[in-house]
Amino acid sequence: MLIWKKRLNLVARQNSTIVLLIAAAVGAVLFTIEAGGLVYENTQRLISSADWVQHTEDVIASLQRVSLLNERIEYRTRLYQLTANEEQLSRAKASANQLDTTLAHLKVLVGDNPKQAASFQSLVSCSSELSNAVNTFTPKSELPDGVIQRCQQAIGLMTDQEQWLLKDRNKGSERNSYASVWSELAFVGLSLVAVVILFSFLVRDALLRLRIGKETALTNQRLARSIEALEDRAEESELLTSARDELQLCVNVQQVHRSAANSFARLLPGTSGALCLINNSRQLVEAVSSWGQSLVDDVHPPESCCGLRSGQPRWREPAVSEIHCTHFSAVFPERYLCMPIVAHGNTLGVLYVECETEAIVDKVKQRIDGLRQLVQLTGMTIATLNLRTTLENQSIRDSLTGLFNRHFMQMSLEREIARAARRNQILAVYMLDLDHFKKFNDTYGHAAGDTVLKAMAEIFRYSIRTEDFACRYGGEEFTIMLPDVTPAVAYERAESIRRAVSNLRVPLDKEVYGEFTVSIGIALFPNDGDTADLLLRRADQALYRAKRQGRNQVIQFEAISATV
Ligand code: GH3
Ligand code: MG
Ligand code: MG
Repeated sequence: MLIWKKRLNLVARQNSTIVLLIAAAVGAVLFTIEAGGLVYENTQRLISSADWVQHTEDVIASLQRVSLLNERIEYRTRLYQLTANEEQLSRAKASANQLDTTLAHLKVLVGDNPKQAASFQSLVSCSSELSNAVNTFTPKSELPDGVIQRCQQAIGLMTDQEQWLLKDRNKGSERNSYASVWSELAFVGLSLVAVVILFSFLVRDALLRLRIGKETALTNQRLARSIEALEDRAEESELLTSARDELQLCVNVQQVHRSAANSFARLLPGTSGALCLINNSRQLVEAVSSWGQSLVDDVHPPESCCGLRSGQPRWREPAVSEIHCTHFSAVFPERYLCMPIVAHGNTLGVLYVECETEAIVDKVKQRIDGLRQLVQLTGMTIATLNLRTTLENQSIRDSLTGLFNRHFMQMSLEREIARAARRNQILAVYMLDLDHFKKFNDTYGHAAGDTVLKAMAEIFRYSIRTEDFACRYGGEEFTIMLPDVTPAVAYERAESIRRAVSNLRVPLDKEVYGEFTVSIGIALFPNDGDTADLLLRRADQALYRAKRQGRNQVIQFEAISATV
């Protein structure tokens, strides 16, 4: 939302800048036209002023020439009077002719000025009088001094007027020059101001663009980061879902160990680690599964882990914590995490995660919530499976000896009979009863009797194969089922059990008890019976025979039936 707002602002700012630039360009064109017009007008005015000044100066020059010619006429004529030199008179006449020409020129020059035109008329009349006088002059003629004087007066008057005009026009020209200079300076100033304003706008715009560019880059970076984080979250959530699904498929803790290690490796790429669980005695922690190149010891005491001791997840990193856990035999890694695994308030073990670099530590920290969830889930799954195993054991096993109970035996016997029938195999059923056990109990007490019963169970357990079943039938009576045997093997196995019992020594309260014996009756499927009840009954009959024949012996039902 914020990003879009910023983008809209940016577009608005860019539009206003474009409008400003167009306005500035139009203004600059108008301004230049106006400035050009002004300069043109000023120049025209200056040219006109200069023309008028030149005109006045021309008039003055003409007047001076008229004055000079008048003086020349007077001077040559006087010389002629004194010397009677005809040459002087002809020169005076030539000057008079030149005076006519000059006056004609002056007439054109002063034609635009009515005041000067009037003075000019008087100058023309006196000048023509003087020319006439010179042209008709004889040695005896008198020089017309009055005419000469009038001429000089007219010239003086006109010259004064022109001088005044010259001054006035010079002033006007000066004014025009100043006005032109000032107006042009004003335009230059205005241009400078406009340039400064435009430049400041452009600089502001450039700075604005720079800032927006930086902001956009930052926003893009933030966007890229949040997209990356979102993708990472999605991947993490996907990994957690598949890890949960995998854990739910596990039917025993070994599968949980393996599946959890795989899930941790996928969730925390680049790491090594191990799933370590506290054993039943709570004296040792065992690395039950691992991933990568884990440096943690396979077996170590719980106190060796700082995370387990504190009951809290603990990071060991340089410059953060210098204290090392001691569950490493040789090399101590630099960066690792120990996260206790707790389920139903019970600490089951610790997850150990090792990171080679700072970057991997950061990555793990980013996924710490997911990791916590997975550790919790793993702990819960292990606890649930342990509880299920305990409950299953409780329902199918005898609590004193740990052997299967009678109920389980009966169910299993029916199943094994069916299987043996399907496979055409022989199934042996033993019925075992300790000899004179009542006497032992009465002599040494019930607790001692229980210890002996447990020791017997242990003998049965290690004397049979994994596919055989040893069960406590009740009291000091036991049943053993052996699928897929021959009669000879069945007898031999029973014999070895009997021998093992007779060799049994049970240490208890500084005493060692011995001389135990057991009587064993054997019935075989299918020869001795094809149902569970019948087989048990037949085995019991054989046992009864063994008792009757003196105990501490193995009797096969087959042998009895032959003698019956
Ligand atoms: P035999 O079988 O050789 O004829 O003599 P016996 O003394 O063993 O006779 P019997 O089988 O009738 O006696 C069973 C005795 O086993 C009775 C009881 O004192 C003892 N017993 C049965 N169940 C338990 C038990 O759970 N714990 C202990 N300590 N003793 C038991
Ligand atoms: Mg008995
Ligand atoms: Mg007995």
